[in-house]
Amino acid sequence: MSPRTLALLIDSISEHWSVHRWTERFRRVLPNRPIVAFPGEGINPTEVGYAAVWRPSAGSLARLPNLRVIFNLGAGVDALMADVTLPRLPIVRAVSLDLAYRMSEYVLLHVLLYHRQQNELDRAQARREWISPPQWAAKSIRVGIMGLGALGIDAARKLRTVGFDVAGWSGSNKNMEGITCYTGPHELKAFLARTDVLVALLPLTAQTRGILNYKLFSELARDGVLGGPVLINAGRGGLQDENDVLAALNDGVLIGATLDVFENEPLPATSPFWTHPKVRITPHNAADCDPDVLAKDVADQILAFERGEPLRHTVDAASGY
Ligand code: NDP
Ligand code: OXD
Repeated sequence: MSPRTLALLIDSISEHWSVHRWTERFRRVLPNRPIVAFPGEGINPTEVGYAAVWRPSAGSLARLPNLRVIFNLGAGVDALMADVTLPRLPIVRAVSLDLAYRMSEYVLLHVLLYHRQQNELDRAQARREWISPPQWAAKSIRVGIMGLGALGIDAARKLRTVGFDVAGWSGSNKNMEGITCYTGPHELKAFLARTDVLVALLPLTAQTRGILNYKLFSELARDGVLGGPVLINAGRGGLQDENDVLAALNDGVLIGATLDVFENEPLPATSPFWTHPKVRITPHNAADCDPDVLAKDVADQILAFERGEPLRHTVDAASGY
């Protein structure tokens, strides 16, 4: 008989995300199946058929000889793919409307903060000053979304509904009503040249590492109502060259940056980003997966897989996302 045990390999970031809480959740949705934390005492690795993981330590999955499917408890698989010993097995990542809606909330919130000049209003309030900055229509702001996947598509549509002039850039051709879609490296320049607010929702891969650099920032539009371009990165820290982000902010090549993700997380207290007047920081919480939604999806997929049905939301090993 094929191994049925589900092993949890979780780098816990909070009690909510602890192995103990995940064990409870999985026991609720898979009541008749052994659920174990791995590595752990008395666990026989040969009995493990499935793994639910978040940033597992390198080499740990290779210790499970009968593993059949890896479930990543998040949307981004970059940490997993960085493990050179990763077994060549199907990897399922987190994709849900719930996650996409949360990311769209984040993107809308931060685009609107620039559009409605909230930083300037906050500074004026601190001075007890009643100011009247000019107010423009949403359609005057050209938002460009890098990455039109599960998250980028929903964010693009919602921004469009609010009235922004929205474009997207992705690896393959897309056709979205009311949204100009650019494809591949040869259309990147044109996409940047029409973008005032750049929103990065790309996965971190060998191709995208460091893509948000000084040269790219210099190609963004400079003739918009905001007075210069802005970066919002909610993809991964490795997408941005952090020295270049600082240099671009200091030179005025960027007039602002909202950063949810960083090369080193938690962001060290010594990072100049914390106190930079043009930077807004959020602690990698643009969009949290709902653990109950995720546990149910993993359970449904395991049961469907055992009935011989195809897995959904699998990662393409060649492209790395
Ligand atoms: P998807 O895989 O669904 O979409 C990725 C998009 O990026 C696709 O449109 C893809 O193009 C495009 N893309 C990938 N590589 C390239 C490239 N080299 N050039 C151009 N376009 C490229 O991912 P999701 O939308 O689900 O998630 C995106 C990322 O968001 C995750 O990988 C994760 O890092 C991050 N994330 C961050 C969170 C946070 O809280 N900050 C929460 C959740 C996710 P194509 O359509 O052609 O495949
Ligand atoms: C994810 C994340 O990838 O939270 O799901 O960043």
